[in-house]
Amino acid sequence: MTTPILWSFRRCPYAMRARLAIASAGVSVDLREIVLRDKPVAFLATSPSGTVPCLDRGQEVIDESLDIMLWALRYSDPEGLLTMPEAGFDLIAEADGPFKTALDRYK
Ligand SMILES: N[C@@H](CCC(=O)N[C@@H](CS)C(=O)NCC(=O)O)C(=O)O
Repeated sequence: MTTPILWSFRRCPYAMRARLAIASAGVSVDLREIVLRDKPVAFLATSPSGTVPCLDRGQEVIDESLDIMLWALRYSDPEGLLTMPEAGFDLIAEADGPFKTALDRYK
């Protein structure tokens, strides 16, 4: 298996949570830090949304931070981060959905 490429931006909170899950899982990735105002052509050719984080696994592209976290932690979860009641996943959905929308409107 070739090493997956993680397109990332240092200060992006979504990229941070993807990097944290990958680090917790102990998965090796080829980290490509980009600058959002000057996105590389290779990144734009990979990411359907043009947003970071984006994981290129060769045969598959994972373009959502939560999906990258789940991919990494389902591979290996030594800290038991996925071991939580269903309410934990509901809370993530609420934070990513209605809370984020309200936060954006407030800003
Ligand atoms: N739904 C995406 C959101 C990612 C996102 O919005 N990332 C921002 C940076 S924090 C981005 O790449 N924005 C594109 C841009 O600013 O051009 C995820 O969770 O992965």
